Amino acid sequence: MIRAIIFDLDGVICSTDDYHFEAWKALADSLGLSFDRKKNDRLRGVSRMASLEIVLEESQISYTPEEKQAMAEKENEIYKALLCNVRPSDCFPGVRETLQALKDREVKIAIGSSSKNTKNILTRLELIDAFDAIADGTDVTHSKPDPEVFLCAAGKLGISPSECAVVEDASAGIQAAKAAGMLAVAFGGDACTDPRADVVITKPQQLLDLANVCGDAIC
Ligand code: B16
Ligand code: MG
Repeated sequence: MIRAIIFDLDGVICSTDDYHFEAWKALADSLGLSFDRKKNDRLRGVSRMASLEIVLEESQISYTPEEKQAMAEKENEIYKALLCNVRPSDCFPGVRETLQALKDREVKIAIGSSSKNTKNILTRLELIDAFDAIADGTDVTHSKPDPEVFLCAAGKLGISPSECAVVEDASAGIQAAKAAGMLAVAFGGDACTDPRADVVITKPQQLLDLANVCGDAIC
């Protein structure tokens, strides 16, 4: 039986990937590297430093760890400035109602995000108090596809991994959910075409359809 749902943030609750695109594009431009939407899609769900390695793939220059750290910080400064634009209305349609309906059914809800900006984004969306637990990039040392962030969320909820479902837009997140022993629900992004996903949904409300089929909790 599923007693908890762990939501990815970027791509599931809201879309901040355009801001990541702008910030990484500015960094890539300053280094004379190409960066397009296709490459940006590969950054979904992976950590900031892993994202930087993808951005630097074509570079002929070998940068020191300190230089890479400075580049990641530069991207994050640009990204954080863009996050000032995030409004409560940027929450995807159906998300708020679905979160409340899951709570009403006594299904625990958590965030499992790779982002170190999670709490800032949730505050701007006015969702900071909506979740029973938040696990994010500040809690873990290994990013998705490692299962650490989802296991951390389950631990904070006090619910066993086998009783958790994860909602993800990134293939890396689907892989992480399966590695954690959880039900993997794909919602948008490249998660939808990942054969490792257990369920594909196109609207958040479909999480409730699953609940309705199985009674009070999702099974
Ligand atoms: P930050 P998610 C992820 O969020 C993003 O999808 C990914 O593009 C980003 O690199 C990662 O967070 C780290 O973000 O630079 O803010 O720490 O999809 O796991 O909610
Ligand atoms: Mg995501």
